Amino acid sequence: MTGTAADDATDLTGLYREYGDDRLPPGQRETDRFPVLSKGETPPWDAESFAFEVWGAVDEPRSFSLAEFRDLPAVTQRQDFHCVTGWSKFDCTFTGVEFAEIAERAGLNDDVEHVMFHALDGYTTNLSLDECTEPGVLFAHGYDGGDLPADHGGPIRVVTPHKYAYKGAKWVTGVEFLTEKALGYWEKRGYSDTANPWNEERYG
Ligand SMILES: Nc1nc2c(c(=O)[nH]1)N[C@H]1C(S)=C(S)[C@@H](COP(=O)(O)O)O[C@H]1N2
Ligand SMILES: [Mo]
Repeated sequence: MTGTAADDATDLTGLYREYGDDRLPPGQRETDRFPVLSKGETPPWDAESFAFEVWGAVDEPRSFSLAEFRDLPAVTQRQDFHCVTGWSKFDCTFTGVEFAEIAERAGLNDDVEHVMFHALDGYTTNLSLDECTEPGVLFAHGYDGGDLPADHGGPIRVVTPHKYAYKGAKWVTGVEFLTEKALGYWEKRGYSDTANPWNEERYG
């Protein structure tokens, strides 16, 4: 063994400089724990039948088994995590597939503008295509050198270090490419669609 996941990680914790002066966004407090926050229970899933799908305005819809997904080229990054309810966890080490890696494999139609993420618990969340191609947007399947724990969205979750964490779907089963904007679960219920933590874009 040579080093841990954290040693090998690309450091993205300086990403805040693009958005604000302070690493801790306004109105947030730092926690060492990694709290679990979900709208309901952690859903069950089966490693054999789990599928990750890519559809919508694409040249070729794709479906990956969990084994296939875990074999895709992956990166390990250290990034910060900001929950809209007021806690931030610094230095999370996530391993996963970059958004662009998935988009390339499906081939996007020229008129794709927007993306909807779908999850096992019925959760959805949306981002513009531009927001998805920012550094740090990963389909994460690893955390801290191991598999991503189920409570934190395993087998696969999205992470969005430049946004409040509700923009990162846990238990993500698919990504849908759209030619027009649509709103996800919390965005429809009054959470900010832009969700920039340094501007405190909490509620729409
Ligand atoms: N599928 C799904 N993803 C979700 C949620 C959810 O309820 N369901 N909650 C969101 C919210 S509000 C936050 S803060 C983070 C929490 O991630 P954590 O439980 O790993 O801390 O997941 C986000 N992704
Ligand atoms: Mo949250």
